[in-house]
Amino acid sequence: SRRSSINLKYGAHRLGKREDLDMKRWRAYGFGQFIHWGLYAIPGGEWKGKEYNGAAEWIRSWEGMPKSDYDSLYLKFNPVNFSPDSWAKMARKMGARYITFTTKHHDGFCLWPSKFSDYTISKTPYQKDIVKAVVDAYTREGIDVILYFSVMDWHHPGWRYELKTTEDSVAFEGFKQFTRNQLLELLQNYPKIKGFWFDGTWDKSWVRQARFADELEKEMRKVHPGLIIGSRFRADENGARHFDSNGDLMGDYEQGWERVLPNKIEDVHGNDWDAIMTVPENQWGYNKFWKGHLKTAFELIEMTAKSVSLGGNFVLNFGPQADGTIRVEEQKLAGEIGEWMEQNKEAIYDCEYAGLEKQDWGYFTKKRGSEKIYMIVCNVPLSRNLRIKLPEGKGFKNVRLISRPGQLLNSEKLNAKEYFIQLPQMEVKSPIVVEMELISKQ
Ligand code: FHN
Repeated sequence: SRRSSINLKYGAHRLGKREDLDMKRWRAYGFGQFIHWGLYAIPGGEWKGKEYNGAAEWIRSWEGMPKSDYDSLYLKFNPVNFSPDSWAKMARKMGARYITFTTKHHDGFCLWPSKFSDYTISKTPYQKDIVKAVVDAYTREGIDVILYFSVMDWHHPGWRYELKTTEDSVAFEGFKQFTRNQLLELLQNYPKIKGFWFDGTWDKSWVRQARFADELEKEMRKVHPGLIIGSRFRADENGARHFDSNGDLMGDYEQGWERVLPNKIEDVHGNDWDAIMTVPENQWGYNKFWKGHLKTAFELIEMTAKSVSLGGNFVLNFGPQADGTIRVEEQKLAGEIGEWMEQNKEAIYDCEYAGLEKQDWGYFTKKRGSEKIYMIVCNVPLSRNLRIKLPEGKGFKNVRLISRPGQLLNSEKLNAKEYFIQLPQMEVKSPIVVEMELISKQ
């Protein structure tokens, strides 16, 4: 809902959701994978025996690692064990339907052989185009690819955090052209991609580029119809990000849910959105010292269920090691999530907000365009009675566990709108899913 109606040239260009096929496909994903991979995987959170306490992919900003050391890492980047097919197969088995992959993080190092930079994969001992390998392998597995791109670039001489002098502005003009060139290059090189996931767009310098960013976004959409771009790319002429000065979403979906999920449907304002999540509290690139609470498969499945129940997609991050392999902890999580997905994906894929009042046992999802409702039960009540409250005039039939389709579950009517569904005695190791069909009562 609009908070005001200021006349904006570079604000939102559309109100409400995109309803074309590409966006419908995106909306139906339910679950995705994020991969942060780059030179930062070599130090993995440690340099010369000292541990960096920040996020591993930010190690270049730490005084414990000389910039010249970081900037020479590319000479050692040689992921001889990188197998894009095994990554993509692992992602498919995990149940991911899209991947967001870092082409260039804040350090400016390009995982594709960009013509516009001397700081790319082709200058490493490995040489081969990693972005192409990822796009091709995932596409082969039926997983859609979105490319992550950091606008902020610590390597480019024209990058500025703020434009204070004429010299800054001149340098930044060069940087803007470079950014445009790289984005058009990515679209040209990898036409199969579905969208861009922008990052590093918060600095004063970029926030002032409303016109440039708006024109560039239009240009990208023109050369790649259907391209999906979230709310993190551009600011309006007043510097408002994600939501313009009128409170309207800029871009195709809300991109602000990072390591945090909405709690109720009102939090998402009727927009499309996805939430991106790390396994530890905040590590995206490979960090050899994973510390603190590490999320379990159960928790991540619960977050996926919660996201879909509120109309969003959930995206789990992986940080591969410098040799190209995926650490065993992540492989194990992917395996456990995949096992659950294999059995219960019907409750996640092509599902949406069910419009039913949330109950303490977990989350409702609804198959798009149908009357099929799923109850993803994360907290089994001691009584085994699952409360549901239906809108006036609605009833249900065919209540069963997804895992035991042959056995209908008992239910008890509490009053005109509320019922208990009774779960059988069973061992519960991961969220269980009950399916049912909503019917209209005569
Ligand atoms: O600074 C980055 C961070 O390293 C990571 O890439 C995340 C992923 O969304 N984005 C930035 C912080 O918002």
